[in-house]
Amino acid sequence: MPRLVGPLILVASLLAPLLSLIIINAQSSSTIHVNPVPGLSRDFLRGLDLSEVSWILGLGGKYYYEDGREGDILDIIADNGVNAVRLRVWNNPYDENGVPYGGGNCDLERMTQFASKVKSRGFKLLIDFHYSDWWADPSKQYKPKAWANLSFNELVSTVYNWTRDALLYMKNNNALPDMVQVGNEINNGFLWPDGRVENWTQFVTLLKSAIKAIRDIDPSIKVVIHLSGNRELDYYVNFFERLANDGVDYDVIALSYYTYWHGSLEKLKQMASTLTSRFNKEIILAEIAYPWTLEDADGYPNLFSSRDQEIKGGYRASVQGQASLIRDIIEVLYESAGDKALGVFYWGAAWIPVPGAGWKTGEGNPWENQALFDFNGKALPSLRVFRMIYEAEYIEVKPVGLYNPGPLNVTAYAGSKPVLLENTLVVYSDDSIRNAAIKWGEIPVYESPGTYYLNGYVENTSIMVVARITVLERLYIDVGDPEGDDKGPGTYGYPTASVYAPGVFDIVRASLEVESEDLVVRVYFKNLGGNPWNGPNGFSLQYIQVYIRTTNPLATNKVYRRDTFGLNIELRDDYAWQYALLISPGWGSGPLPDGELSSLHYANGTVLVEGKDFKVSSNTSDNYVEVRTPLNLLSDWENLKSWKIIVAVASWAGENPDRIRSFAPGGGEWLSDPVAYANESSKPLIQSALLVNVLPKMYDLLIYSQEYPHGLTADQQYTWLMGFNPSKSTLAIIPPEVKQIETVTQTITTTITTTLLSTTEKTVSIYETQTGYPGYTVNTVIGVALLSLALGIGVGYFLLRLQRE
Ligand SMILES: [Ca+2]
Ligand SMILES: [Ca+2]
Ligand SMILES: [Ca+2]
Repeated sequence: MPRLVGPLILVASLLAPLLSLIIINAQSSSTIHVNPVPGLSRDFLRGLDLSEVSWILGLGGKYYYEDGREGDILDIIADNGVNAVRLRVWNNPYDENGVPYGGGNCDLERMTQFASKVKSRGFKLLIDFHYSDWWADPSKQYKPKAWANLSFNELVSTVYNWTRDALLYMKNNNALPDMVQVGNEINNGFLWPDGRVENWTQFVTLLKSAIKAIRDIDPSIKVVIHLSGNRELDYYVNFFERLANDGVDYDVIALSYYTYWHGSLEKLKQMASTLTSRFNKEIILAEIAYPWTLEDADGYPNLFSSRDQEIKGGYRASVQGQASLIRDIIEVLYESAGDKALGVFYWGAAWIPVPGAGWKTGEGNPWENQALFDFNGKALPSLRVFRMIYEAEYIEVKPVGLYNPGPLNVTAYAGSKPVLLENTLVVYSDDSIRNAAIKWGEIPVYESPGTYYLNGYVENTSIMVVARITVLERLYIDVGDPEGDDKGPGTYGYPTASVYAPGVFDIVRASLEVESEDLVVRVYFKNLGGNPWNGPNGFSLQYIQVYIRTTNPLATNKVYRRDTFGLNIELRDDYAWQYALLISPGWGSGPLPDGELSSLHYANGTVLVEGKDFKVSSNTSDNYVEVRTPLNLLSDWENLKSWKIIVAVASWAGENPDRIRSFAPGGGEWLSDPVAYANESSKPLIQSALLVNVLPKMYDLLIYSQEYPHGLTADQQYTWLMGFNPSKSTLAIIPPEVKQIETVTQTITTTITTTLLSTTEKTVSIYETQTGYPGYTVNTVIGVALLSLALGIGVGYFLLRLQRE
């Protein structure tokens, strides 16, 4: 045998470089790096919650060092820099037949036994009394079964006695904790219903009773108040303010802080710095965790399982991401609370998937991907973070790539600048996921539909971002209006002042178009008339109103309006508006109609004002007024072509309550003339309409809808606007109801008798009592058709009878 030694050494020396190569490779696949946290005290508690471990070991579960050697879990974690352990205690986690509830079955005896080992190895110990037989958190704080029937006073003394006895038992077993939390995540109180926060005085009485027991056993034990980090800062300030006002005696504020549920590290920074300074208390994070994988080992769904959670959590679900989260949360706590930052405890740190060790008896493990051990119980490299925060060398964290490497899909309309994302998620070398700005350079306007690619870069990096831009046909409505119909119902004349040049109230065209992020409305005039009084929006004479009915009833929560802002017309039910744009020259302040600035009204009452929410401008050479409204203020713009639009123009008179220039027969320098073009026979009608205030107050009207895709003729406009009735005091309805009956009757064969026509009118009048949708044309057609059918059958039967006889 000795003779073999020489050749063996030779072989070994030959193999050595190869072996070292293999070792390097094995390490590189599991290499993590975290930067040190400068200044962090060696006393900072680097804790793990090991509440399940005793039960897992009893079921045959085993733990291993990172190199694969089996070991005692307490040795393994100590080796990696862990110096504290947290254990929860449930009063009686067994049902009436003695069957354990599961989740580690953390009764006092089991936890004390494990805690004495913890203490004997020199770890600091945090005990988490739930004051419940099983899981307690903000959503459930059930009293122990044995305490269910106690009176409140009995409950107060029982809490004292139980706490004292539990700590005495631990003390006698060399397991006296260094810190004790009274309850677990007691945002909503504990020991329900008595100790709900709604019963604040009772809640505080119960808290004080438990605290007194802790102080009586050993005043050096730190008393901890533990809340879940799910709320905002104000909530915690208020909670601890009330505790302070009521003289609750405690030492440490504890939070659970899971970034993927509770928010950013920035939020934690605010909370830790404010709470510790304001209340002069120490702070711990009693629960933190992060996954090292999105995989599931036991078929029982994990609580963290999606990419969305990864984005909210701020790190990749990877061993590196897990280590970085732990490192960064320690840094944030230390930087925001300084010496008052006592430490962190990692929850479910060793909850590996062992059959029988589910969250509940008979159920599986929702947390194995967040342990610091792999599915077989081997320590993950991330466990080393607790040592590395003191020992590692500093390496700059750099962006390494896009979180979503594929192209960004963007839709744009031809002729309109594409709107590209300004930020994207970038993965850094520590597996953190952060938002970073994109530099796109020049963004072109694509004139024809198609697919285009555009490159950009993550700011200050060479990481390329690609946008795939799908350019669609222009999305717009463009409808004309006759020239020379600026006479309202055919009889109106302009005021005589010279500023009212011919055509200033003659709408010739209107368009609505989606351009980049705006809906752009343009109303064109024969002649805008310049800007004689220097209106801030570039025009002075016109007051334009645009009424919009979308195809989405929810755009204004199913609220519609048939009335207008002083135009003295009523919109037909199926044209009742959801959005109204009131467009003025722009003097004065406050939104129209109470103020004088252009405004966007929603039928449900919301009012937005120009400048702040949208922009009004004009083009005096092309004679149009333009309104640019951000698409995010509107709904249903994708269906623009199916909208119904009514545009009207009146003469602006800011001094009038309705901002519309008044009418008087004969007109005047500053008065509109309602009878300038009227024949003698129609003058009395107009005069009486003026008297009872049902005369339409506009010079020109334009319409667009599927029903009127090419607008309306001058004659139609005149007929429609003459639809008022002074004797009934009714306004003209736009478009008119009567027109609908004509349309319907035209679609039916000419053989319809007068009897049937009256039936049609009845059908329409029934419709008038309804609200909502234009479906009546079809209904009427069907009704009439059925009646025709019935008549036909009747006549046929009659003829048949005649023939037989
Ligand atoms: Ca699982
Ligand atoms: Ca016109
Ligand atoms: Ca017109």
